[in-house]
Amino acid sequence: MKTNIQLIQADITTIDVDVIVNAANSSLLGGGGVDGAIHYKGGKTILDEYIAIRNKQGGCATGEAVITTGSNLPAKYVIHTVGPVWQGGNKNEAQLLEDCYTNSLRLAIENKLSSIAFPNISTGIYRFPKEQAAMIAIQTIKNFPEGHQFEKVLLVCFDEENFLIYKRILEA
Ligand code: AR6
Repeated sequence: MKTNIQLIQADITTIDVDVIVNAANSSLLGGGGVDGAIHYKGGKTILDEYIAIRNKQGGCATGEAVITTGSNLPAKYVIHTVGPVWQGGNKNEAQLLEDCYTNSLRLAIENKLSSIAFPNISTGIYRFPKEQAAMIAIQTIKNFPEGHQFEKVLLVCFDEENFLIYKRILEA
């Protein structure tokens, strides 16, 4: 069975799925962009769980992922993954971005979550080229071996530029 991948243009904090993914930073202290929106709408419980994770394991390395409650969000959980900062392409950025998607999907399966929504990790403040990031996201999700266990994988684009790139790649 193929993974059911769906594309929408939306604010990920409004999406009602088992888990939404956050494009976080390694300090796990919150930030701007989608991270800021998730913490603002999710409420303080997410930050409290961040602090517990920081106390246990430090922060979260680039390419890795951790999970918290969704608290006040429609989503039950949030997986926070740290995308690579684009530094020209020779600093393992592509592999690290792939790791973000793989590790988030793994963590969702470990927690028995079957619907997941991803933002376009690293394509905002971290400046990863959008076209390449979209190719990596789609390929990694399609190639994820246990992908058929997901009822739905939602690709959530906030900006129209990303939405049109994803649409073109998915339709090709
Ligand atoms: N819903 C869905 N997507 C969104 C939303 C939203 N509400 N808001 C922005 N995006 P960014 P990064 C899109 O900058 O590049 C934070 O400060 C946005 O259009 O949020 O991984 C963290 O703490 C873009 O396509 O994340 C880190 O320090 C995508 O989300 C740093 O930014 C990612 O943009 C991470 O940078």
